[in-house]
Amino acid sequence: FLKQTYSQRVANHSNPAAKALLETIERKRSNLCVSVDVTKKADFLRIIEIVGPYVCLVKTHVDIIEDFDFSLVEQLKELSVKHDFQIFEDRKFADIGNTVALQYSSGVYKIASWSHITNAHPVPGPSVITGLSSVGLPLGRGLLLLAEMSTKGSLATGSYTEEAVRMARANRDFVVGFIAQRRMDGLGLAEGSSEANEDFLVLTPGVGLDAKGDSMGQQYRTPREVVLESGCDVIIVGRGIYGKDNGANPEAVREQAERYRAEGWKAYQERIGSD
Ligand code: UP6
Repeated sequence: FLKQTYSQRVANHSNPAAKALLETIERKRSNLCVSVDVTKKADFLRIIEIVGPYVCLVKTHVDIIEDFDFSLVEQLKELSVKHDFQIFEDRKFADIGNTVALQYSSGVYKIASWSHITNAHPVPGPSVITGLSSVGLPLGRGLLLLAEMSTKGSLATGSYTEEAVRMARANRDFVVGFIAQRRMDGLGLAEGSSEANEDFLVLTPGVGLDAKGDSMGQQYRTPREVVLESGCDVIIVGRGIYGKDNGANPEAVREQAERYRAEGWKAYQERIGSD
């Protein structure tokens, strides 16, 4: 699937959130997801208003917003319609099935009611998928498993990553792909296995053009390394776009969003062999 276009790949997916993401990427010619990691509602909404036209997906950590109230979700949903992007709450669920189902459906954030895509650590085993899919599948939501991480010293490697792919393979109706640093298709399968003909979405954080990392173990690669060399589908960029000042300068944010969108799309076009 490395050489297929995003729109060709829609047919490889049955999950509505996966289809919608691929269609949005193609329609907007953007494989850029912006990660809006700021703690004030006003900054959050301002950044999304600026980057909206350039992204296929907005990634949130809704629990870091200090002045959160549910009207923010309504505003986020309106922006997602206005600018035509999908929403991904980066919740990284990691508990027993019953608990993650409650965390996903209930509490202050009611994530399943508004987030098209969310993610989970495979560490509890398949029950984390059972719990989340009991809530998300009837709503047409999709799940990504964290098969790898971008951080220095990550334990998500080797057989852990392979088991994550096996868990996804057994739950294709709800698990649409991975947070990972490279393609995962066919991982852990024998060469030529009939099952190897699988198309998982790979969304990749740890992307930056101007820095190699931060002081807390984050590691950055370029859109070209991620999309062209490692075959990933979506680049996830946070601070590379809104900097250290939470996007105080709107024109700088717009410029960076445009720059990352262009870099990500160029790398994809090179990958599929079109210009
Ligand atoms: N993220 C990673 N690495 C992972 C998984 N998730 O960085 O392996 C998330 C972080 C953050 C974003 O939680 O929201 O992606 C990266 O932000 P940055 O571009 O500002 O480093």
